[in-house]
Amino acid sequence: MSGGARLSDETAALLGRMGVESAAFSHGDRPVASPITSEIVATVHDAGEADCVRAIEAAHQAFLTWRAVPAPRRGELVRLLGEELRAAKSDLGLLVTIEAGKTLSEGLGEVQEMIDICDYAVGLSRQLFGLTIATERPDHRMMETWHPLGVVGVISAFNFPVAVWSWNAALALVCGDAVVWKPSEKTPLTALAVQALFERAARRFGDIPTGLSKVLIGGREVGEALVANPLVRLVSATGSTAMGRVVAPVLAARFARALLELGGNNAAIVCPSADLDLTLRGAAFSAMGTAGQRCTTLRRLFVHDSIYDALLPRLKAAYASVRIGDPREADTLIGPLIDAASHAAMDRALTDATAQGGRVHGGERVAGPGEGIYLRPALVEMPGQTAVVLRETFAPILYVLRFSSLDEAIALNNDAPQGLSSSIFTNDVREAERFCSAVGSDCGIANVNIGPSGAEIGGAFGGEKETGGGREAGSDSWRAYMRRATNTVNYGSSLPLAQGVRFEI
Ligand code: UN1
Repeated sequence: MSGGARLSDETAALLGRMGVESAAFSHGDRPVASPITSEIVATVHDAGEADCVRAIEAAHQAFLTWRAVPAPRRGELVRLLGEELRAAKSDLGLLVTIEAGKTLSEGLGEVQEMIDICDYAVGLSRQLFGLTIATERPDHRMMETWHPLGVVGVISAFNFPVAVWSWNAALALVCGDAVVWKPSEKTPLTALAVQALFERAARRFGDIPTGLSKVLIGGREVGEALVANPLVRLVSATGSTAMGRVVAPVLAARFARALLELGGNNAAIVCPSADLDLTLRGAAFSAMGTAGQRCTTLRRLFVHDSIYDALLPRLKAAYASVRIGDPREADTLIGPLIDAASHAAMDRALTDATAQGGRVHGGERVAGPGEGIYLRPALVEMPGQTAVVLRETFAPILYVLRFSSLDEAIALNNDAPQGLSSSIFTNDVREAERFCSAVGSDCGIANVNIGPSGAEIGGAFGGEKETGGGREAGSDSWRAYMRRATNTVNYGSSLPLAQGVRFEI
């Protein structure tokens, strides 16, 4: 397999081609490991406290100019960014694979998701609209206008190291905001590459305020600086529920907006009428894809008693034979776990599951290149929804449980403290509609006959309860990045008061 020098050389070549200067990734104090082999492929500089303040202040200054640029013109910048991403898709996709360990197909898919949101945001830049509302007063007009908000902070996680930034940044930029980004400390290289591509687009755009989009590499202190700074009006944070519990109160205390996309413990319900071929593929992709490291990963599978014995052997066979290995190789479906901590969390969960009556299939370490952590995904038959099943473990573990009525399965689905994504496999329209109804799944995403992961950007993305309630990407998510003003205009010559109130002077 590839030796040490080759992976870091390849990384340097990719970064160089995307316009990142070598000083940015060869002389710092923070080592960056590739999960493919665990070797150090680069070193980066952490931003200090003063760098954070400077970047946020520069972003605020940029915002003051940018907010007055017409939105369709702002869209032009995002259109150019989309072009740069198209041109760099294969390089950036491979860099995502090297840094986050996801398969090349998924790395490229992630860049495609960035391109898609850019396209969406360009159209949106001509569709930022408010309502006009009927008023009770004669010769008056009432309407809503939407204005740029300010500096938007983006905190993103390792598993979608670039797409999550783009869901926020593409929208924020057309909405007239400036963006300061703190990527995961595990994936700074892809962030540097994206920043370089943004700067290319900015140069082509021409007259752009400096500081409009900045990246701050570093650990927890950088996130804290972003969350605490009063110039940052919105923080969009993706990561664990534990992180959200730290971020949310700080934002609340200074009345800033929080857009939180936190943990998920996503389930699928398999009903008696389900198409089992389709269910098998949907469950396999959602549970094992990205080595179980998506926030939308399928973690709980509820199978109706009547089909349990038909589905389970097929699922076990898929788990036993799935191709695990170097994520750069075309036929690999499962790459490495991100790091040793994630391996330890997986081991702990499997030990707990066994103690709680579970029967574990898989979960063992398999050979891979270098010191990368490669594991066979685990399928765990559970006697009930015990504590370990209700805990999100960010690793490829699928708990399988039986159920006997749809109401019971919906209750199991909704018992999780998180509420991100969910799905049902059924050919019965009543069951499908019930699952999507007010008394069905309580999640932000409820799918029918597809798994819970792999959403496209046109819909609003996010979830309820411990998932944090935020919505990113499509639908009307853009509104989170703008401030709303209600305007009442009197074009008459008298002053009627609302609610019949009299005040004659
Ligand atoms: C995440 O894991 O943080 O729906 C986001 C999906 C992807 C996004 C996942 N489009 O699986």
